Amino acid sequence: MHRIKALPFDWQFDPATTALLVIDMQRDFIEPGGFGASLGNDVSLLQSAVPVVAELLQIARQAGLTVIHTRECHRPDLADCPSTKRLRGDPLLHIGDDGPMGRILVCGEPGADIIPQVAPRPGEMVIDKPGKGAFYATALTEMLRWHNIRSLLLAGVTTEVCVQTTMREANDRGYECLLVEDATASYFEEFKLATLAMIRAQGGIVGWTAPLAAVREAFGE
Ligand code: C5J
Repeated sequence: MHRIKALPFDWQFDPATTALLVIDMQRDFIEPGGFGASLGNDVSLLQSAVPVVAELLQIARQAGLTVIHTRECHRPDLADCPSTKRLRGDPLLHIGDDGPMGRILVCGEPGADIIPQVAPRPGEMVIDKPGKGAFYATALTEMLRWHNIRSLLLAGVTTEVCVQTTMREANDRGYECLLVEDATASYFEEFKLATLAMIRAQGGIVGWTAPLAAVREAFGE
């Protein structure tokens, strides 16, 4: 077993049954002209997580962990995008509209791509998901079972939306989860801090959090 100095207490995990799950590091959220920007957000606020996720990926790959990436995106006919999502807010562009990086949040469009700095390597799994949680309407459960995964290291954007939703879904399904604090970011710093606090409150009611430095140390890097 490996041990990470985490909050609310040390996290123990077996690398053979642990996966790194990287949530939605897509151009649509991180670059100007995509979904995040269309909702009026300052997308530059997500940049801080990019080099941290890149190093986390490097550590995980070197340690032989299973690596899974997710992309939030919809079918071109938008059959999987309910009006509760498409019509929410007052965006400049709605999901499915033509934008500078292709159709907003549609699978296969340039905006739905994962940014090059943290791009998947051949052999790594990539899951397209229509919801906030990565378990909803995807084969993630089956993929984790197939690879005998029991624990998840989480990273990605945005902290309080798709990352937190996925972590809660995973916790309900019996996975031990640790969110890497500096490998996640939000358009709202206060929401990120609140999410980290509520995850580890009450004895780790959703799971654990730790900075990349603690992960690095646990892997002897
Ligand atoms: C959002 C996400 N923020 N990946 N999606 O709508 O967190």
